[in-house]
Amino acid sequence: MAGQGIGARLPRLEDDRYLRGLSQFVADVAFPGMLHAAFLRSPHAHANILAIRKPESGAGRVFVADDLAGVARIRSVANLPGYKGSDWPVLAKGKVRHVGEPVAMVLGRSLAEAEDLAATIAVEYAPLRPVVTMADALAADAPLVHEHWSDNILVEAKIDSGDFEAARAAAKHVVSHRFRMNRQVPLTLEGRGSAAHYDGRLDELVVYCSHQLPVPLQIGLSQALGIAQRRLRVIAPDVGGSFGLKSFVESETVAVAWAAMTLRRPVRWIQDRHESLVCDASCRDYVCTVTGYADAEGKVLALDCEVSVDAGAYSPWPWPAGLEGALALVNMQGPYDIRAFRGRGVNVVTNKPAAQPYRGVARPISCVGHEMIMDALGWKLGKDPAEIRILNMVRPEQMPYASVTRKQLDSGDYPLALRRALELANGSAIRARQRRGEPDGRLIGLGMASFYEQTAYGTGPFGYAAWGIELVPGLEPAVARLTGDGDLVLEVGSHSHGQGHETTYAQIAHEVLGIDPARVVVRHGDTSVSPVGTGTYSSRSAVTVGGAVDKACRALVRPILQIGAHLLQCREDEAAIRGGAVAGPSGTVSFAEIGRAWYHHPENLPDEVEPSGLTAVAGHKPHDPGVYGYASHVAVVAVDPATGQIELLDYAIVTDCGRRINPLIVEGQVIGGFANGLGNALFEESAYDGTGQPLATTLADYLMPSAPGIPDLKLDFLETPSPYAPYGIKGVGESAAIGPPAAIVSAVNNALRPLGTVIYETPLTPARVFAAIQAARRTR
Ligand code: MCN
Repeated sequence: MAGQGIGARLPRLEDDRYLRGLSQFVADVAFPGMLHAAFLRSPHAHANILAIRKPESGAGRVFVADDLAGVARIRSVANLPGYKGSDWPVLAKGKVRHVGEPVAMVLGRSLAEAEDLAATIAVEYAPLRPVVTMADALAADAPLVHEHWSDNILVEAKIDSGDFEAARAAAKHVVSHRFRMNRQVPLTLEGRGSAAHYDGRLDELVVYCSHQLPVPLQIGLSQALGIAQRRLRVIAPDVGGSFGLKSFVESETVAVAWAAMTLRRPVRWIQDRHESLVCDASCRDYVCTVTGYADAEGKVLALDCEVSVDAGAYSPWPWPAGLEGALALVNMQGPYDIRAFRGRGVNVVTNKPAAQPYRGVARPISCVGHEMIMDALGWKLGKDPAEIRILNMVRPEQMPYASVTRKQLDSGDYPLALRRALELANGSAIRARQRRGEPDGRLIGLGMASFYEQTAYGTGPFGYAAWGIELVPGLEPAVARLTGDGDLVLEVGSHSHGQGHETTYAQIAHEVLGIDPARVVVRHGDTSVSPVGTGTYSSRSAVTVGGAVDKACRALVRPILQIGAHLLQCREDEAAIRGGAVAGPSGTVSFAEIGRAWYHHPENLPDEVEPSGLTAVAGHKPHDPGVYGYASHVAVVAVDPATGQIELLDYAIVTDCGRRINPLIVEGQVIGGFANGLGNALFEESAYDGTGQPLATTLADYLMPSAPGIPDLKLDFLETPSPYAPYGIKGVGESAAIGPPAAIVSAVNNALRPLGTVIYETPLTPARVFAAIQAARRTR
């Protein structure tokens, strides 16, 4: 059993059921007599609802806002100065605020029946002028998305830190850029969906939902439906990807749960792809303007930035939309030692679906923010952009490093990561190739991006608590239970939907108890089973839940040794856990024998054995400022000036997430995160026309990277343990999604420089690149 603990490249235990089709997703959940839900949705971006006429045949099967008795609006709170909460109705009432907003829920014996019935509902709308862009939202005569607000600003955050004016006055060079990152949809392989039924025996509403935070969903549903939490059981079964999308209380989930409770009939809603593209929350819709002030050598003395975020119409629960702008700001200085900072983040509401945090949350725009400044300084000073970066980076000997935006970088060697990534991508050979030129006339570009990822933060003032939101995450409990036949059951409040927790938690248990990971079962995603944890997000599970699993397993050591010593007829201090058994002077007893002794014949055990026996509960309180993973990405591209087409020739990533529990899983997380980032950089765009109609409504319009389009990545890892986390672990789940837009834009701009142009917009579609090249040629 050697080589199965922390550091082992164990294949994922959960893959067996995924690969053999034994997993269970919400669409696999069915109950006798189940009704299917369909939603009639708004065709308008902004309109008053004058009348809704239900068909006569729809009695008891068509529900509008006024029918949902006792259902509260979804209201996200925060104590950021000036924050305005948006009341998010479960079904639109009086007004619709984006195309696709649910107006009525219709139930049928089949989905087709429900959809046909929905088509017979007549809704009379009076269209209003829509607020489509951020500029529309801020215009002096802008219509109000929420008519009782004074303007369309959801919240504004400001930071002024360090001696900004002195730093600016001392600067010899000033560089700036304005970057547009266009809206995306956090598309998952499995769409959203829920299935609910009322269990009369337990007087309990059971809600299956494709979701990453079962416990917060239970709390949110209880508030929305007005029923006690003990009467709500939320089960998130297997989930086919989430990326942040499935971490909120959504209208459809509330409506389906309400119908099942009220009608006492099981109800299921499964989203189709059109709905996910048109109605789902969106993400990554930013404009940022950054100015860097540097000394004669290129050392940045101060940063000044402004970030605008299109938050869509509503602010989701429990994480308010306004956090995006604040997060973008506080991470804008990146891994660089910059001592003065001034920034403003504005989140505006528009007539589009709500914006929600998506893998990497706001960090991709922060990353382009600081990386484009480093590139611009390199050009201005005629220096290698890598050297400019290294000159500015926080050095290992400065750790722990308190940044001007209150980040507490814990450990690591940022310059080393960048140097190694450049080596992996053969940076010097690429520079020589650029000088030689390509026989086919394409332009070669080398680009780079370095960043940190704050992971697993605690309850202190460095994370969610500072924003005064309703549900402050941080602490995580775990239950460890040795069964009567010697297996280990771990119950946790996190949810694994691709992260491989069933394997990595088992590896931690192996590290403590020596038990074979194949004998460890992880139970998660069921509020009747899991302890109250806040779930999986912010790359926190390895540290927080892993830490709790570690402690719960350690809490089992004593009773295991006590029982083992009793069976071996030796003193407790003569017994030791070895290889999933207890060894003593006279031999060994297996965990199965220990389990049997406890469960079957407790009457024979000595009195000092704890009555809680082979079940332990323990929790982990993470280090408040979190622990900081980091990475450097290097991209090599070829740009065809005749078409604007970009080919990604090479891509290297050097990541440091401290000690790796499972290097194979970490590599998978990096490759998957890169795919998200590649979509952000080159393909994905959720465009709208001037009336607020979505233009990307099928996968023919909304382009995604697919498996064959992911290049062979060159991956390497540093392992600088965090002094503040169990086993020195830092999170990694979002890391690789952060760097690609900055690294790829940096590479494309490097290729385009000889033509006298650069682009500051993603996705870098061939049309955009070609237009920039043409514009540069016209002005020459
Ligand atoms: N791990 C490790 N060693 C480390 C750090 C992590 O072996 N030093 C392992 C962990 O044990 C875990 C995985 O890597 O199995 C990711 O761990 P962690 O960084 O703690 O992140 P979380 O498990 O909390 O996952 C959340 C993160 C986020 S925020 C998004 S979004 C995301 C992601 O992870 N969405 C994903 N990864 C995803 N992967 C898939 N397949 N699908 C998603 O929707």
